[in-house]
Order: sequence, then C-alpha cells, then structure tokens
Amino acid sequence: MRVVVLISGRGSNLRALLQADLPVTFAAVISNRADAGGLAIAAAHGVPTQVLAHQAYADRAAYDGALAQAIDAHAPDLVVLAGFMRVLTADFVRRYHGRMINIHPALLPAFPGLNTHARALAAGVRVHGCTVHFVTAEVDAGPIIAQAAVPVRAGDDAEALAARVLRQEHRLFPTVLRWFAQERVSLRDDGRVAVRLDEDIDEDAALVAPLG
Ligand code: NHR
Ligand code: GAR
Repeated sequence: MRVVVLISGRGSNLRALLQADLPVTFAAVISNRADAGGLAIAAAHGVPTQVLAHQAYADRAAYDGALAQAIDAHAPDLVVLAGFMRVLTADFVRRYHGRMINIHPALLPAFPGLNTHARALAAGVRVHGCTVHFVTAEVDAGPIIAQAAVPVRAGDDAEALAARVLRQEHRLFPTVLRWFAQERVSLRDDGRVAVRLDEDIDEDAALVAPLG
C-alpha cells in the first residue's frame, strides 16, 4: 500500500506513523509550509518530501489542483492528513473519496475545527480525545473510523490536555493505518465505515471520568 502524508507543522503524528514499522510504503510527505518540522522527520526516515506553499496560488481551487498533481505523481492508495491545516475544496476531496483520512484532536462530532482543547475545557466535558475519520467536503464531519478517549483532569489547561490527547493520537493513527494495510477498513456506498477486527469484545468495557 502506497501512502502520501500531508502535513503543516511539527510532524509528531508523522513520526509515530514512520516509527510504527507498518507494512506500507511512505511514497512522499507534502507540506504546505516550508518551515514544517515534519519535513526533517520524513527526510530522516528516507521519505521524499515536497513543499507546496499555498501563498503561491491565487485561490483554494488553484492550490488544490497543484496539490492533487503532486499527490497523484506518487500514485497513492491512501492520502493521510497528519496535522494538515488547510481546508480542502470539495473537488479535491471527491477525487480521494474513500482513500483520504484525517486525525482530529477531539471526539467528533464534538469540537470540529480549530482550538479544540480550549473549547473542550470551556464546555466542561469530562472525556476528550481524538478521532480518525474519512475526509469529506464538510470539515471534520466525515465518517468516523476510530476514536481514543482520555479523561479531562482538574487543573488541566489546554496545553496539558493537548499533550494527553496527543499521546493517544500517536497510538491510534498507526493502529488505523495498520488496519488499512490489512484491508480491514472500507467506506461503504451508504457512507458508513466497515472495520473488520477479530478481537473479542468486552461488553462491559467503559471509560468513566472523573473516577474520583
Ligand atoms: N478539508 C475538508 N474538505 N474536509 C475535512 O474534513 C478536512 C479538510 C482539511 C483539513 C483537518 C482539520 C482538523 O483536523 C482537515 C479536515 C484546518 C482547518 C482550518 O480552519 C479546519 C479543520 C482542519 C484543518 N484551517 C484554516 C483554513 O482557512 C487555516 C488555519 C491555519 O492555517 O492555521 O484553511 O481539524
Ligand atoms: C495534532 O494534534 C493533530 O491532531 C492536529 O494538530 C496536531 C498536529 O501535530 N490537527 C489539527 O488540528 C488539524 N486541524 P503534529 O504535527 O505533531 O502531528
């Protein structure tokens, strides 16, 4: 399975994917920002990198056209958004229907968009987390593949909560990518996600927070 990863920044999720020893080929890492820390991480793993600066394009459609060309040159089976910070046009999203995923730092459908951790704290939720979902035209509204939850703790600020969520992102994203490599995930025609796992299910499993 050939994978192209899109990033904008630090690249810690990219690093988690690259270090997970997955049975996939990372064909390229593409960033919309030249100063993204993730570019050096990719290079250190021998993965080709490319910068496609959005400022160089007249509008989102022009940028997304160039981005699609850059991606398609690598003939990926899957496009992975790992901290990619640009909203993508509907035409672009349609092109990769069923083969583009994103990791979002909240338990969707709660807190789509930006500044999720501060908003979760303001709302007073006791459980927060991260979501891997298929990308559709509506931002952060695509079919959910998997989620990981963490407790919100007394005294948390956005930074502390973000760090707790990020640790789970680094577990969840490689797990989901492994499922893709094993052909266990698909987006059905009715828009629902099928995940085929053979682990036993604990019917009484629950995360309760706060625990006292
Ligand atoms: N595009 C589509 N069409 N659908 C999705 O579900 C997308 C997407 C593009 C990115 C990631 C997403 C997230 O996980 C993602 C999902 C950026 C913004 C945003 O508002 C929102 C959601 C996400 C990523 N970006 C600003 C913009 O004007 C720029 C912000 C910046 O550069 O710092 O594009 O949260
Ligand atoms: C991650 O927390 C990711 O979920 C989030 O940005 C961070 C990127 O960190 N993504 C978004 O907010 C997308 N809008 P990383 O560059 O270290 O992986």
